[in-house]
Amino acid sequence: PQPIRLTDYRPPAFLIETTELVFALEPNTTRVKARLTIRRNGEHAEPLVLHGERLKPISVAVDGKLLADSERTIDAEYLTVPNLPDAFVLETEVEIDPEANKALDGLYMSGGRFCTQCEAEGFRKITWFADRPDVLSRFTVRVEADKKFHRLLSNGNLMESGVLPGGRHYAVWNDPFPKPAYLFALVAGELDELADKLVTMTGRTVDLKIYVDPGMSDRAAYAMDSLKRAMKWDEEVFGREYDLDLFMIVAVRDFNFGAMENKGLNIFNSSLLLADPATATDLDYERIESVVAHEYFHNWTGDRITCRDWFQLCLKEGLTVFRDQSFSADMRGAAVQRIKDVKTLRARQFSEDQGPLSHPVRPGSYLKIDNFYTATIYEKGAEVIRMLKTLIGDEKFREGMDLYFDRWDGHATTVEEFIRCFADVTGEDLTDFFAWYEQAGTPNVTLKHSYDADTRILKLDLTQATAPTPGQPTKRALPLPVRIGLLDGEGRTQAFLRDGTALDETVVVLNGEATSVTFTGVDAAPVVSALRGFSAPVTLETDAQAKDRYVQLAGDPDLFNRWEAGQDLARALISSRASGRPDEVGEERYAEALGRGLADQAADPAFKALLLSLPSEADLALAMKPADPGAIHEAREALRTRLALHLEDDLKRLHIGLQELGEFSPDAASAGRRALRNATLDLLAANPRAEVITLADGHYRAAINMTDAMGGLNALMLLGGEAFDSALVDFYERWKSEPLVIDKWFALQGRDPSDGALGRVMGLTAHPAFDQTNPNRLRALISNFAANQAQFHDPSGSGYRFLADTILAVDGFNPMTAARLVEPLGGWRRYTPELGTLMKAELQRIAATEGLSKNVYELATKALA
Ligand code: BAL
Ligand code: ZN
Repeated sequence: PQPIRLTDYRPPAFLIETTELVFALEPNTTRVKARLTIRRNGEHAEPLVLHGERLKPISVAVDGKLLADSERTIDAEYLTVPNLPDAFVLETEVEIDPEANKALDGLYMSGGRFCTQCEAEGFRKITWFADRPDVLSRFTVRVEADKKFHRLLSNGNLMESGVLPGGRHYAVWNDPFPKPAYLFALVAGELDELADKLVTMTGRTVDLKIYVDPGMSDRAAYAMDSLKRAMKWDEEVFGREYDLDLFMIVAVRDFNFGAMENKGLNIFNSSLLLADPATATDLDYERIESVVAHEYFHNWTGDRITCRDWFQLCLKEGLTVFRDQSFSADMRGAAVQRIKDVKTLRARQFSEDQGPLSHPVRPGSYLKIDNFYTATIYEKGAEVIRMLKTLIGDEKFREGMDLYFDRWDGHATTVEEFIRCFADVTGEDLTDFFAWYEQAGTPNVTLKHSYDADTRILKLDLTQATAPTPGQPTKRALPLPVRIGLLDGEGRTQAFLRDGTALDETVVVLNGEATSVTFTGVDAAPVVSALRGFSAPVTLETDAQAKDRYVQLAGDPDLFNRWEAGQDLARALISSRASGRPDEVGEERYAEALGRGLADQAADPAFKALLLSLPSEADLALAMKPADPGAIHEAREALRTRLALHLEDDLKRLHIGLQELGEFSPDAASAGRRALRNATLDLLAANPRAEVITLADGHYRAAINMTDAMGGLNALMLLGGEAFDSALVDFYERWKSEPLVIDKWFALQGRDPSDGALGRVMGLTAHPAFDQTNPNRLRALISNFAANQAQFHDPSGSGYRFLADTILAVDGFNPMTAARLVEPLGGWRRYTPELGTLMKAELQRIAATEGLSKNVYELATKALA
């Protein structure tokens, strides 16, 4: 297959001004009529070429005249009509089979309901259309169905509804805002409604409706609350008001994405919408809040201003992630949120960047755009916006955003035009900054300091370098904001002078391969607290000693760096163990420092929970070259055991002291206390004894919310044995009628680090509740197993073989989801040669398979290149 390239972009040959659709819904034989008013775009004589896949043609007419077969061409991907006037009406009718659609793009059925997913290229599986984001059209949609499909929903405002003969009914929807086809949505089925209202900043009342499975509307209350907070926040922080009179969200169980921002009718994976204390964890609540906000924020950054082409995906995704991260920081505390966001970035994006699938935030080519809904586009895309804000300041950032909204409202645009708005409001040349969008890879920054006590001058030398990535052998230096503060030996903030100005903190811009900066008036030998708040998405190497890290861990006022100091110390200790040279003195010192951190009455429990958790095995594998997951697992567990021994009394005291007595509340402070209590249990479980098993079992059985139930079950899993087996049975029996909870049961077993995990996971694929056509269930078991470093990387290669078999099986019916499973094999070059060879062999087997989808083919071949 031929790649699609950014440089080949051409404006659309035809524009579709209005789109009228009529759906006669039937599970296997849905008829879709389309009436498109089309205009030639510019002077040319090209034929009309519309996308269309998996469509059974019924008819094609131009200006009321049916076309003969010889007057148009239909193949597996396109409808082509030559010799057209400059303006005309195209009417088509097709038949589709939603029930047979297990790829879950286009129109499909989930839980007996019709629903759609059109981003990126699903609309072409519904009807013939110019299925590209720069063709914006005004949609009117008539939906007809049997009355058992009680709700008939689409985008925009409800214009009309009524009954039809034969037990059928209909609804007509009109969306006044022109939109590309990827934002089209339709839902039909039996759904309960949770309704509310919001008065906007200009006094308009907007109806808010969330549609869920019958009997589940109570579980949508938190999503509704999140939505209202997000709507108000967007008014206050970005000046953005909602535009339609109605905003709807629908939850569906079978969904390839997490959620989708269709105009006025967001569709959500039910795992990111439904919550109550008994069935959802605090992490679920947190994610619901952030994803509800994310999809809502897309109304301006994505829907009203969309992408010119799919290469610009980060224009809406990176920006909207930045917006949802900022919202979550305001809701839940900036430092804890930042730490969590950076953990995600490192776990997902840094690993992507170190492997063959590394790509720029704005890629230059693709086979299937579905493969580019990546951590680089989303998370690194958000980091780039964050850096821009750091570099130009809050006020200019808001001015630039306002200009962007004014200038581009109602249009499809590019990243260049987005950045141009900030260049225009600042008067700065942001050409160098733009390279962040075009260059792949994670820069490595080094910082060395030299201090002269006599002159009280501190000199900092910074350098940057980025390793080659596929297709980009040489790299340029990028403008990098490095936020810096100084501490003295006691951990107190030290003021300093930069260019004569007294400061507690400053941003040094590393704007080339190397730069030096001098601070004066530095009274005492400083501990340099660099890259505060993780001010740039880089790896940082400094000349700091362990003693400096301890100073930071004890009291760096920048909480990100306080946490990071602990992570750095832990990384060094684990790496010493993994290389056979345990630093037992260092481990004791680390345990004592953690103990002091836990005792700090001023610190937020959520922060302490993060302090207690060691860097993940995946994170550690990134730093070890070549990575040996077995050795990492053992070394990390050994450190955990030492910490558990050393801190046992503190951990037990906290575990008792944090026991929840009042009613459950999902707020951040309560969630933080639960997180800390569960973190103490998790660490205690590293030292398996009968007493700890009893504690974990008691924790599990006394749990009155899902966070604690999962905390207890997780600890029992780490401890293993009969107590775990019996809790697993108990959990399943209690929750077997709750799919979202049973997903957690599968996920936990996928993560089980004990020997024999693969056998158990394979056994679970035959469990009656396992269903590989449901992406949530599939990912719960398979993606968690592939992230289970100790077991997936079993030296026999059986974990790799199992994953490859699963990818091939799933590719037969859902290529998008199958392709998302390829990534764990993609990093094969980073592992020991023995493991790497086995991983590579599985990728080769996948790539050589006949009839592979473009999705899996693209990722498997890129991973091998
Ligand atoms: N646009 C796809 C889902 C999301 O990022 O919101
Ligand atoms: Zn998004």
